[in-house]
Amino acid sequence: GHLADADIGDDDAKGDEDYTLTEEEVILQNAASESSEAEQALQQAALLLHMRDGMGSLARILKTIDNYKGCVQHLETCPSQVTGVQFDALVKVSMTRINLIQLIRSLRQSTAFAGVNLLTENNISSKTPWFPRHASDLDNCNHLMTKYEPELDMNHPGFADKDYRERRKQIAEIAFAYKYGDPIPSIAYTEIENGTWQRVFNTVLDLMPKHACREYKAAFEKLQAADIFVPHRIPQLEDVSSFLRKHTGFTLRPAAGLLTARDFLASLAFRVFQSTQYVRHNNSPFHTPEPDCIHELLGHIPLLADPSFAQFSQEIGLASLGASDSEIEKLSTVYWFTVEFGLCKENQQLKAYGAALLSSIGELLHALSDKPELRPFEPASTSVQPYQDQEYQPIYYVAETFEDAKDKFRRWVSTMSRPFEVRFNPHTERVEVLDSV
Ligand code: HBI
Ligand code: NLE
Ligand code: FE
Repeated sequence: GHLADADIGDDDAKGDEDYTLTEEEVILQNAASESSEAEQALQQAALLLHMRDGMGSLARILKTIDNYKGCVQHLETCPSQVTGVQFDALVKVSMTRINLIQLIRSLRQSTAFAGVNLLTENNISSKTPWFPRHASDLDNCNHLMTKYEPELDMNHPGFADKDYRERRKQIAEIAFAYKYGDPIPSIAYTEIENGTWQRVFNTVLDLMPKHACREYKAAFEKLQAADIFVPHRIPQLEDVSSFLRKHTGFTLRPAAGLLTARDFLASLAFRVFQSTQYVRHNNSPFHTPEPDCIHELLGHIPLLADPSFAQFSQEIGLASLGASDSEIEKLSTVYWFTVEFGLCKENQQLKAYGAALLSSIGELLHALSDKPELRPFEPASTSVQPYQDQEYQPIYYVAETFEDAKDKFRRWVSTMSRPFEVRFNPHTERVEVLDSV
């Protein structure tokens, strides 16, 4: 790799040929080659090194860890009992998976060490792959999908609009720079952006009384009463985040765009919603395939303030932690047909609770017309229904109630094959992992 130049001195390097991987490292390497997300995610590991020489070798260890952008979290040494070894050093590091592999390889090549062992730490095993354990780990869960972007997609209304693309970049920078615990920076929205919001906001006001579910309407009123939802200006995410925290403990963090399903779902496990902060192009106020802050605010926020719905959202997130790629695909399909496009019943009448329906008048009216096919929500079949994300949906799923959807979802999730259990500790914002084997 490109870090090879920074390796410790070659003077005493052993040849590559006598280097073999231990079982732990094979697992580590397999996991890394499976997914570049896993490669780039930070994780902890413990290394046990047998130092042939005196403490001078410590400097070499630290320098090498630094070369691979690792962070030392713990270091201890003790005199060794083994002949030919003066000291043993135990080092706990935090670094990306891919750099960890390179680090071990590099240390192994030095004759200063009689042995370099990777001790199995919490995150390194085939049984529990890396996933965020604490809300602050979500700083690593911001990988974007490149789909329908103004820079790249000719069909995007912003493709030919240089100012719009510039604005998008500027707002994306805020999300890239954001770290856990930071207040979400305010955006000075332009007149055009506030105007787009106002057009959508007013149509939602018109259609909501008849077509939105009761939980949505109740929370919407609270957002109006708190002066967060007003027609003439786009709400700031920081204000919305404090509002949600008070109601359900959900908080927001800014996202630069459409995230990978794995990263997006993982945040829900911590009651964190990754929210975009840019505004759709003013040429397409009533439907856009990509999430924007109008979609997040008018679609998602009211229901995230509802305790039962918040619980459902978190459970989808918890189910996604450490799930296989095919399970992630199923979970995101369930998410798609419930949280984004769900319909439910109220006194025999069809109501919308899906965020992408509530933020798009175009699609809301389509969903409630006689054009699409409606099916009852059943996680087993819903989770494998293919869908497209550019046009209106041809199929929608109808839940009896949130409670019923949650019940069915729980029963279905329990059939998934994860060899461990997770539970969220709200006091520490940490996910605790319970091995079941
Ligand atoms: N990313 N920022 C963002 N917002 C979403 O609503 C979103 C996402 N990534 C994936 C996704 N939604 C869903 O399509 C599911 O795959 C989870
Ligand atoms: N189609 C939705 C809207 O126009 O508000 C956004 C969908 C985001 C997944
Ligand atoms: Fe959404």
